Amino acid sequence: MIVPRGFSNQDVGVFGLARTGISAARALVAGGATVYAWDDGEAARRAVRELGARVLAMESWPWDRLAALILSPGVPLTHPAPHAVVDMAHAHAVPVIGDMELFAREMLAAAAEGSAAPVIAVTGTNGKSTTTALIGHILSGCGYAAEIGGNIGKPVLDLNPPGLRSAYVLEVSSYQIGLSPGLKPEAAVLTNISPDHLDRHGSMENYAAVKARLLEQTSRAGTVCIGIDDTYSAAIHSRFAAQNGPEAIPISVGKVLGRGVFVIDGILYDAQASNAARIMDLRAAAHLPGAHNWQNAALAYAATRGLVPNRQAIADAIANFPGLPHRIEEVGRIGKVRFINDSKATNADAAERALQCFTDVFWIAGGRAKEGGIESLRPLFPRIRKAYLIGEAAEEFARTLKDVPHELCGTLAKAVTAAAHDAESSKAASPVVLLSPACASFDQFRDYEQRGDAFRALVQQLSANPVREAS
Ligand code: UMA
Repeated sequence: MIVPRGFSNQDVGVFGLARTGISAARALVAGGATVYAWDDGEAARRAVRELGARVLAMESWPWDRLAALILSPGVPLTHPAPHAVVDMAHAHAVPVIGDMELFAREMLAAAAEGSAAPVIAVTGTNGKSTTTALIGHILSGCGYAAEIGGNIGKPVLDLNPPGLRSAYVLEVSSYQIGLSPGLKPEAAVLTNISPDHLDRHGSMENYAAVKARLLEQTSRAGTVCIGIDDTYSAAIHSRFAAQNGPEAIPISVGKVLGRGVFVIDGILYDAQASNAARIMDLRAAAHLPGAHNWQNAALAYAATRGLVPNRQAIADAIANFPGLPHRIEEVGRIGKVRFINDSKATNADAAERALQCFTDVFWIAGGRAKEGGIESLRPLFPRIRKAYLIGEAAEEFARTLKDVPHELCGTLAKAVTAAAHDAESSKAASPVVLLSPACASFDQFRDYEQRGDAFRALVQQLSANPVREAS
């Protein structure tokens, strides 16, 4: 645990009591703060009684004495409207910050005491988690004690304090950036920007501006690595390249760059210092399939170059990256059929990335639909041998798929059995049963992880008894 010592003997409010709030409350109590905690949900409040925090309705907090409000990233700060607790904090001039701000302040204190550790922060709309995990994997493989946390799932204060060869790799969401003005990483990565979370940022311009803020906060002696293949990120790169701040490294998949890091036909090139040097063939990285993953790999390469001088060591680590669960993850093979868990694909954009990786797809999709449905996937429909539709979106998707063979399965279990059977008996040489739902999971599962775990378990059952299940 990283203990924030800056609030010792002070009163602090913690609002939102899930992963972030519990972690922050625990760490603040350990640092000697008096913590007032609250959550709109009763179950969450009940769960934190043993933390040593005072669980008290926010209206009853000693607002005049509070040194800070630690807000969970999921609680609205500005849009669609500030949560009532934020209004109360503003009314009493109490600073509103997040757990990453506590981390950043503690890192400053640690650096002043001689135990500085580099921080690499990763943001962007898509690819954040894979890029974060890959950077951590590269650093671990190259002698660092890499601590990986943030939006990827492990609250930042739950990481180990800095020690010998520590390096922090943080996935930072737009919500977290808004709550961490003091986070000044040595390297920042912007993967890409496309519309997302607009309800929480008001407009695309605000969303892009928040993402850019993390780069603006980056140490002037540091590096910002920017995927320049979308217009918002390209504009941000141009701005950084023109100013006298951190070194701006452009990253592209598909464009040859005079200076920067780029990928052409799966080959990663480094043209940062001189002529482009061929680094590796990314098609050999089994767990980084598809152009979107090549972008993640190129970003991770650029972000780690400052810490790892040996290019071959980075390439070796990229090649043996084991991948992340629920993201184009192979969870089994029965006969000629591969089973791919891409439960993290909760929107059409993400499902598009998975569909692009395979031909002869037996596609399991559906759940709680997002705006726009799957219309944008139409150019990829020729890859779909048949679709197996589940959850609330099934009928809407069936209308869009009217010229593609499809079946309304209702449940994931029925879909897996039917898809496995059809894939095995098809003429395709390498058929794939792909769960890439293009939908949220909440109609049938707690979250995408539970949905992916259920898929994995169904594949394992099928693999143990293929004849009975498939008949
Ligand atoms: N709550 C209220 N009132 C509200 C809203 C929420 O009381 O108006 C309470 C809920 O009852 C709940 C708690 O706040 O008890 C939830 O807080 P939270 O949503 O911030 O959830 P955490 O478990 O703390 O998880 C957060 C991140 N969640 C979000 O940003 C929504 C996690 O990212 C992150 O892994 C975790 O901190 C650790 O850093 C998840 C996510 O979905 C993966 N992120 C978004 C994304 O990737 O698209 C940004």
